[in-house]
Amino acid sequence: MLLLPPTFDPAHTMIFSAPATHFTESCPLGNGRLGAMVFGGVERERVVLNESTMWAGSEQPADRADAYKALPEIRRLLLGGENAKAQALLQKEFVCEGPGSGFANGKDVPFGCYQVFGDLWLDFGQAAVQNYRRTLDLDKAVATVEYEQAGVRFRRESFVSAPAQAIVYRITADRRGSVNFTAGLSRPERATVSADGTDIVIRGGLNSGVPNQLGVQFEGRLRVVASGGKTMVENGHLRVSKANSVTLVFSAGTSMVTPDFAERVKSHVEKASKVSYPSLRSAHVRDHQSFYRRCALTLPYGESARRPTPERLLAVAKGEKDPSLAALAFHYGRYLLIGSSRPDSPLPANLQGLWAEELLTPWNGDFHIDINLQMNYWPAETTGLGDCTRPLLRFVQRLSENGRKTAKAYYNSSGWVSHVITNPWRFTSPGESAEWGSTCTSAAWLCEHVWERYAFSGDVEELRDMYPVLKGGAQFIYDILIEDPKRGWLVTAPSNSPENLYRLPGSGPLATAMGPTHDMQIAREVFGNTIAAAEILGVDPELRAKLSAARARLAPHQIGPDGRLQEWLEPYEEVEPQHRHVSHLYGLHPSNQITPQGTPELAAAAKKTLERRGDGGTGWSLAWKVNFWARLHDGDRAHKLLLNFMTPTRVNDPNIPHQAGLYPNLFCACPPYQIDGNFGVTAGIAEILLQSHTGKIQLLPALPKAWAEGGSVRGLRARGGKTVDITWKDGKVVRSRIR
Ligand code: FUC
Repeated sequence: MLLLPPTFDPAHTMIFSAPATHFTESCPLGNGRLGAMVFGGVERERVVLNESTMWAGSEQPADRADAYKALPEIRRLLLGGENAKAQALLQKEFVCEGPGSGFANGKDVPFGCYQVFGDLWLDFGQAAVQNYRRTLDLDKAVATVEYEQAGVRFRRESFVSAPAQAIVYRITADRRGSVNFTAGLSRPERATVSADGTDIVIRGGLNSGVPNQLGVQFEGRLRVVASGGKTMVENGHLRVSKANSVTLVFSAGTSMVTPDFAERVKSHVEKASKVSYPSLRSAHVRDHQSFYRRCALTLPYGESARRPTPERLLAVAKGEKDPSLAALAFHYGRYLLIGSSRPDSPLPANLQGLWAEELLTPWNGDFHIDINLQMNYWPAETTGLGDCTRPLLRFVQRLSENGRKTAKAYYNSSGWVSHVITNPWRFTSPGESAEWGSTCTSAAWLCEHVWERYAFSGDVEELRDMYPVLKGGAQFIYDILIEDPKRGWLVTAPSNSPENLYRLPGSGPLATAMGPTHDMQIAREVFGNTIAAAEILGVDPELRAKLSAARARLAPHQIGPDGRLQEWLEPYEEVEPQHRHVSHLYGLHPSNQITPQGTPELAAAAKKTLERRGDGGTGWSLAWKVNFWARLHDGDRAHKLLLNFMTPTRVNDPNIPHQAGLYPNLFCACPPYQIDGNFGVTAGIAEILLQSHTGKIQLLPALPKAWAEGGSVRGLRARGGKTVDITWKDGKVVRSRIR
């Protein structure tokens, strides 16, 4: 029997009846730069430590200076329908110089990868325990572990404080002198651990990927503040005996953006260790809630709502009705965004936010920009965390500087380009394979976030600051347009429909094409947004005219012979009809070019496309489909996809397959763990409840029957700086407020 905490709220709390046996069962904490994954072990506690700038690799010239010389020939082949030959030439001349991402194995090449900072280990010694429980309170951003041992009740609390820039771990017991343990730090490679006075320090340097060139240097410092008992330093460990209570303070930093990182780390630890625990905690909770409490969703609780979170997931998968599990998933996406991307974070949230236990994080833990990084920020504006996109905007600004060089090298064009993958080293070259690596619309897609920021906030100064980025995104697309001789339309070339393949008679699977629908939608959007921004700022009248003339000539949406929205310029046969990417529905979501009222035929074609794509896919793909169906105003189908998204998945349970869905700690499984789905589903739930992309505010545009009974949401945001609260009953709005 699990004893519930006194103020347990199943929409804002995760609860577990046992310690984590895997990363995907542990509890994430983060302050936008530092992260921790708390396992809650009784005999041995493991806390995975993360710092978002813990990146191997370094800036590298990866562009091929003369690549643009192959462009006319590539285009000639495409115009002549010789797509296979065009792709072969792309592979020869139009990929990056050098090993690129190392085919997602970037650890020892310049591309680099995101890596674990290290582990904090606390050894408590063996003994039987009773009444174990651990929780993660999303409202406070505090993880707890509680149990009884030989009649003593122990409680451990941890959080990652933004004000203190420290990971704080507190241990108390209800009998004096009961706290005994040994603390140590470790890292699987490239680190040394030593004592510095009464602190333990871990330091080292990562591989830059270039011989004889220093990579990112890092340092972490651990201090124990004990009340009572004795604390000793022994062989690089801290041993605490018979204390009444203990607060562990850890901070970390790297040289990536902070040359004096070691001094800063020390000063964070010094300062935090002088503050009383209650003050540290209350400053942290106040700070976290200033973001978290801006928005909240209430849905009815089911019977299993008060069960441990992994059991709750299983119960819902078996058909139990527990709408509040979706509220928990909604709040969790916001929680994770606050934890991995604060306004002042050095980097945006990566493929795992900032939580990783490996030296080689899957897909390098990088920034994939043909859907994944963008999806990370989908919930930001609509759920009141618009300021958390600042790290993304700064990142895009820096990226665009390098992207201008890449645009020249490959396309001899103005503006800026990026392709499928990037890193903090501003990698903008194509990937190492033409098949997936030459998508060239990611920069313009990133520009969507520049405009949306303005659409929600109305902040003209921010728009002015970001305008060169937006304009550069449009200029690049403008420059790479060529005329399709058949119809006189303007199309991008060379390009592809992100990661998807088609077949031509007599050829193997192909990616390279002209004017895929996705590109045309992106072009329409980035031109439109640039024109609007230029008007607001009163600049660039010639560019406005040029873009609007080109916009009118872009290849339009086409409905294929089978009634689906066509993915490519020609009705090619796709190799994998249920492919995870649904890039050609970009116009439905996140863009607003296809709507049930405004373009009913296109909406019907989009629906057919989704029917054929099916209700499966990777975690992030399921999350995107929640958004699509919400935009089509089909709440029940959106809800079905939401349930598919919440499919229980396990890494280490032979009875539950490792598949797309949610791990016990509700991390999204691509698989493996990838955070984009967590963010995408939060955005999808917001779309179910409120839409403003058509210029009008729509309340409950896609409310599923399963939630009709009643519920409420407060603090959703609509374009034009509006904040919206809605209460509904029996499927109807009973109260709403727009501020
Ligand atoms: C894209 C997706 C994959 C994965 C990777 C990180 O390439 O197609 O499914 O999510 O990003």
